[in-house]
Amino acid sequence: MKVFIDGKFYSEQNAKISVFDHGLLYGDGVFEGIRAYHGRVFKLKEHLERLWYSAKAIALDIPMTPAEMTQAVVETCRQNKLVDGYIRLLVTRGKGTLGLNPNRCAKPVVVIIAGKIQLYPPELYEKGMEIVTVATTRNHHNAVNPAIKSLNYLNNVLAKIEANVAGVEEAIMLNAEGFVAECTGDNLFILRRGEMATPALHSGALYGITRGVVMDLAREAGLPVVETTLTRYDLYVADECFLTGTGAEIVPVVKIDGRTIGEGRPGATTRMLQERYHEMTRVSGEPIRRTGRKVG
Ligand code: PXG
Repeated sequence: MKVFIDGKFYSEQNAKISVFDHGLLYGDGVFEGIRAYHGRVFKLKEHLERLWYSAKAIALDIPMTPAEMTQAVVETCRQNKLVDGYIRLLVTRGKGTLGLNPNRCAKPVVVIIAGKIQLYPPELYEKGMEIVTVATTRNHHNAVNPAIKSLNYLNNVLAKIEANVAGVEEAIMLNAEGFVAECTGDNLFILRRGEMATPALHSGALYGITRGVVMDLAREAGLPVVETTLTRYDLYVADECFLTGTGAEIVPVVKIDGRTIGEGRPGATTRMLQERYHEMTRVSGEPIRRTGRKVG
């Protein structure tokens, strides 16, 4: 594997950053998780847009232009002969001192890793997943705003530990007011009486790229879609429920906190959206093969 660090490619063994990097010392940085399908990088423009917004929100200047970053991502895929896989892109505050002041960091560090994605077990896509709500609350918008895809994911890791303890793959996080926000690495949707609903961004949902794609697909299929506030009750009485994410794609949910959702198996609308999503990933994205230019 070849890893991109600040304009150069390194072997896996030599891909190293300083222990004084504030990304490590303080989780001070931002990241994106992106998929490549059939030799194309899916929704790269949208991921880079979100990366720039995350960086802006933490007052971090990405030391490249979006065009240079596009080039770097595509070149990293090319160097790794990646056709289908997962791209982890991070920008840290860079090397600094042991104090947390970001002004002591000279230059942000850009890392791009192109590797394999570990998906949920395949049978979960067929049978549906069981999930639970957990006690760890989604970040408050006056702390690390949940819209920021920051390198400090400890809050979500804590929620994931609660899911592990409960013996399930994902956890539903509520916001400080008790409304449903999202899962630890996935957005959440329900269907009720022919209407699709998902927590609004102000409920603490990440502006998920897959969330946006699925909302567009649903509207194209004639389904009304609302972004709203949802309670646990709304989830329990839903006809269908599913999660969306770059890694997860679209995962049907069939049980929440021990309550069976709908018929207890993946619903017809969820299946329709899964099919349309797969069709879309087959044909769209930034081509990887096109370029061979130098980066950095
Ligand atoms: N909510 C949170 C908190 C996330 O971190 C999503 C929703 C889904 O957003 P996208 O844009 O992917 O549709 C995410 C994304 C991983 C991994 O390695 C996590 C994500 C994406 C890809 C890989 O666990 N989270």
